[in-house]
Amino acid sequence: MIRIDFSGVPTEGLSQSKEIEAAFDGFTREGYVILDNIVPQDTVRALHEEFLERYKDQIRDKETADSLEVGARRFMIPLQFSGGLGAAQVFANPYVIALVRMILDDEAIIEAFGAILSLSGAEKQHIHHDGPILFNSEISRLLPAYAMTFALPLIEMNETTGTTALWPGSHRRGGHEGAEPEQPTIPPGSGVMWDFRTYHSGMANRSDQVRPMVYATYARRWYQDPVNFRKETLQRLVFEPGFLGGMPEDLRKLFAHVRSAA
Ligand SMILES: O=C(O)CCC(=O)C(=O)O
Repeated sequence: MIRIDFSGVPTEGLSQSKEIEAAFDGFTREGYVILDNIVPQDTVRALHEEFLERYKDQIRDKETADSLEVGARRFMIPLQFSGGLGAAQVFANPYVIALVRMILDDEAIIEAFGAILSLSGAEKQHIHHDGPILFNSEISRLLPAYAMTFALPLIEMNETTGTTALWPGSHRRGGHEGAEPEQPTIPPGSGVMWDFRTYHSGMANRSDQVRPMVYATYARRWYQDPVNFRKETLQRLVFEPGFLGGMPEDLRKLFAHVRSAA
């Protein structure tokens, strides 16, 4: 399993660190990487509480104008860039951004930001990849990544709450048949990142609580997810007024595709 521990790794000079290097190698080879200890556990507990309070109306088994059903009892919703959930530590976590910029490039953007809720009793999700094969051509599998999903679970993802199963190497092979997935336990404070081409599937939630996972799609500047946002009312990015204006230059680059950020 590709799993790198970031506890105690200084955020300065990260792009030169052996941990980022190892995460980059693993991601490139296997199409995913688990990033342990990138956010303090107490912070994730506070984010969980905030989520349950702010998004309580969306924790229900019904697709609405601003949600998308992505499996039985499983929904994707946008999260607003505000409060703790919209803090830089979440959407621009230094370890994640160092890796994103190494895998994509320095101009990488946040293409979408939200949460996947797997409700109590959610069934195993269909096996899928997040984006298409570029140019509808096998050559796409040889190319570097064009987009990736980063997920930060707000409770431990395990056999009971249901983790995200990942098929190593499937971004290059282009299939998952006959291969066993990794089914990592991911504790609060750790995250997982996968290539848009990597096959994966949310596992059943056998617990009695909702399993929320914050997600961000990072992409090359020219890419726009053509799969998950067909529904016009579903927003990719939701800002509170003034959010982009007050942002340091280096982080604002992540929103360079947003007209008001130009
Ligand atoms: O719920 C999960 O663990 C994964 C969700 C997912 O991959 C998706 O909805 O695209």
